Amino acid sequence: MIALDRLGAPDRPVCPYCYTRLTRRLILFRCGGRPGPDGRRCDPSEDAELRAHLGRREHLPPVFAADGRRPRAACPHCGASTGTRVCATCHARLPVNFGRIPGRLIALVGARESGKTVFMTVLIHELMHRVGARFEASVGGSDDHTRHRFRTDYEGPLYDDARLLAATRRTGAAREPLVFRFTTRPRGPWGRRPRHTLLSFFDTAGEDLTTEESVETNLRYLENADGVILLLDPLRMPGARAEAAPGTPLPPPERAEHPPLDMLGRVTDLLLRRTGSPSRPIPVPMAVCLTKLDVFHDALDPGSPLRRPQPDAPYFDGSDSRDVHAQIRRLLHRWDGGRIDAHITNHYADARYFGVSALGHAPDAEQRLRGGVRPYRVADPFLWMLGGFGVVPSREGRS
Ligand SMILES: Nc1nc2c(ncn2[C@@H]2O[C@H](COP(=O)(O)OP(=O)(O)OP(=O)(O)O)[C@@H](O)[C@H]2O)c(=O)[nH]1
Ligand SMILES: [Mg+2]
Ligand SMILES: [Zn+2]
Ligand SMILES: [Zn+2]
Repeated sequence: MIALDRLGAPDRPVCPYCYTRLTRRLILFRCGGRPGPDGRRCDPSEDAELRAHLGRREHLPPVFAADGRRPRAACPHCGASTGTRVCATCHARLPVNFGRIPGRLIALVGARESGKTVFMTVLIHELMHRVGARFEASVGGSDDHTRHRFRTDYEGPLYDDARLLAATRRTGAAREPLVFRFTTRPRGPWGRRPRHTLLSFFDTAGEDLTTEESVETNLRYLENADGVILLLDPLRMPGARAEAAPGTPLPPPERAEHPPLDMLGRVTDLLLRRTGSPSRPIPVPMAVCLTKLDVFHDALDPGSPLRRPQPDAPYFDGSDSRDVHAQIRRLLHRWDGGRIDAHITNHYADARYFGVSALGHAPDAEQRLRGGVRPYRVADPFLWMLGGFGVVPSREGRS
């Protein structure tokens, strides 16, 4: 599989926090802050890189350079030994076994209000529960920071308080992805051995996608992403608005020419740069998802694949996915006049269409979710990617 060889190459792993491609020499160590053999000790202070790149204001002992291929090094200031390896760019602590297990960086992009933050929260929750059980996988935060932030900023408000999350603020480079570890025990010639994959999710602020300049500065991480999930809100498409369930609050009609298409164009330009040749289609897997499908449930034909129960077998179901792809393509033509479909087909070598509903029903006028989160097909785009990377089994079925 091309993706695995090209992107999983452990000799040049990508930092899951700042998406810099690292060589072993770009791995630094952080002093543990405990007294060294002669009693000297390093004091914690604010780490400027951690703050500049990830917006974290922690006071920590200093970082220093040493042989990043080794698991431990001695601090040159105090002499104490440490096993904490950090990225040379952002100074985040690298996950255990970093560089020895493949990492998959998945970027979530979409215009404002397209549903990215809700989608990411529900996807991760589903991975930890239902999808985990379906694939006998375990999923957990890879660092304390991710565990804490996911719980208090994302999962808690939505699942415990049934509150929708505020718009993701644009904060320049100072935003941090959530990093998880996905572990399965596939059957192999030597029995069942644990296999880990690091997953890094970067939730873009829709605001960052509104101009070319801000795409340039805020989306550089896209150049090193292994897959892109692009969310499109059908309520922004002229033809779909009339088919939405009665009473659905509609976003104001767009003034500009065609904002979802403009946004997609900026993302494409960035990805084209990394392929190096404008005449080659972009190889990065691109999952294009229409969100908030619950609003269109009644407008869909009763035989539509988007009204089937979501797949729950322990493999990615390629045949069901192709049915959904064909249906979404028809909807894109009906709702949007086919311009998004034409753009995707012309630029991407490996694109697939999906339809999802993260919430399962619309929140009320106060943005509260009565009746809980009832997701539909939220994991499909993600499982399609993991199937392509060889991380979960996939069955193609008839073609
Ligand atoms: N009906 C329905 N509404 C949804 C769904 N997901 C999101 N929404 C609505 O869309 C709004 C925006 O969702 P967010 O996830 O915050 O959107 P975003 O793309 O992160 O927006 P920015 O952070 O501003 O870029 C939510 O407040 C909900 O009202 C869904 O599955 N169904
Ligand atoms: Mg958001
Ligand atoms: Zn980094
Ligand atoms: Zn020290």
